[in-house]
Formats: sequence, C-alpha cells, structure tokens
Amino acid sequence: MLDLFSEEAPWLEPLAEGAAILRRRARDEAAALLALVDDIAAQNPFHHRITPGGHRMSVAMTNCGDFGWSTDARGYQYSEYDSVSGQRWPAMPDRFHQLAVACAEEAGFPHFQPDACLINRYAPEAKLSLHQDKDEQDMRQPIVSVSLGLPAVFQFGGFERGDAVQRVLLEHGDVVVWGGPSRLRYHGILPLKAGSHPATGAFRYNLTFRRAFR
Ligand code: MD3
Ligand code: FE
Repeated sequence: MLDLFSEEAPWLEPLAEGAAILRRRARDEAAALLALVDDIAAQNPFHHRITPGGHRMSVAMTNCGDFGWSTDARGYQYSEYDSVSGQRWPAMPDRFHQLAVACAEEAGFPHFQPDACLINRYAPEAKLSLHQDKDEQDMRQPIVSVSLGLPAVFQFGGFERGDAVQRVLLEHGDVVVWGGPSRLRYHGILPLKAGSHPATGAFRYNLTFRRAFR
C-alpha cells in the first residue's frame, strides 16, 4: 500500500567511480547543523568574494576549521586567517567533523580527517560555474558535501571542461562524497530557483568538508 507518511531511511546512490550520494543522510540533524551555521556566520559573516578576474561571486561564503578557502585578487587559496576579518576562522564544530568522517567512511573512505569546511550560501539565481576543486594538497582525500534547504541542480562532468555533464537534483539533507577517480571531475550548480524552504527560507546552504593540507 502507498504510505504517504513513511519516512524513508537514508540510502546510497552510486554516481560514478569514487562518487556516491547518501540521500537524506543529514536530514534528521539538519536543524542542528543549521544552528551551527548561524553560530559560525555570527563570527564570520557570509561574504561575496571577488575572483582574480574581478567578478563578484553570486554565492556568499564563510568557512570553519583550521583552514578556510577563499579567493581574491591574489588567486584561490586555503589560509589560516581570513583576509577580510584578519581573524582565524571559527572552529569546526565536533558535530560537523563527526558527520563528515562518518559519511566518508560509509562511501568507502575510512581515513578522512577534514581540516577545512567551506560553507556556501545560495540565494535565488546564485550559481557556481563548472570548476575543479584542485587547491588541496592530497587528491587521494575525498570531499564530502552536505546540502541544506532549497534544492539545486548539480552538474558533474568529466575531466575536461568541455566534457558532457550529468545533472542531479540535490535536496535538503543529501550528502555527496567525491573521491578516487571522481575527485577531479568538473562540477557546478545551476542558478538556484526561488522558493521557500521550511528550514532555510529563501536559501540553499552547502557545506563542503576538505583536507586542505597533508
Ligand atoms: C565533485 N560546491 O564548494 S557540492 C564547491 O553545492 C562546490 O555548493 C557545490 O563545488 C555546492 O567547490 C557542489 C558537491 C561537490 C563538491 C566538491 C566536489 C562535488 C564535487 C569535488 C570534486 C568533484
Ligand atoms: Fe567544487
């Protein structure tokens, strides 16, 4: 019988070699994660960075952890200090670290110890153009991504910018783990469609856990 009120348990969806979606994996703890995002943003507000090419990013960012990722006129880098505030990044909450380690392990990466967490905030129309994440030292380490709030269409392609892309909808509580041969795939987010989510209102948040330095 069709049960409209069933709460499905999380499930693993293989995406490509080394990549998997843990559907709804973070849903039950989403409210706690979002409260921690608020604490972090109270210490280090979301900020639209300017790329080396002079473009203001439509995605607003902050970080937590020993290192934070940012971009400015100098390029793209991980650093201990935020160049905007001059301060260290807020500490990575234990709950964030534990979730990232558990999800990496469930996807087949048992030794992941993130030292950086980039937090992206998308308002309607915000997007992230196709790019590779290659500012980390050790490409054997995966990246763990947690999506919260409004859904977004994620694109992932191959190893060259012009390769064909696949589209996947990422929804509230979905976790994606990218490692192995998928670690250097091109990927991006299409412009966010306006909406209202009970947990995040007009926004989508994405946490990406990384190992920046060996
Ligand atoms: C595939 N963030 O911050 S998460 C980024 O939803 C980033 O905000 C997107 O791409 C977002 O760099 C996508 C999914 C993701 C994250 C890292 C990856 C996919 C990835 C690294 C390699 C390959
Ligand atoms: Fe990325």
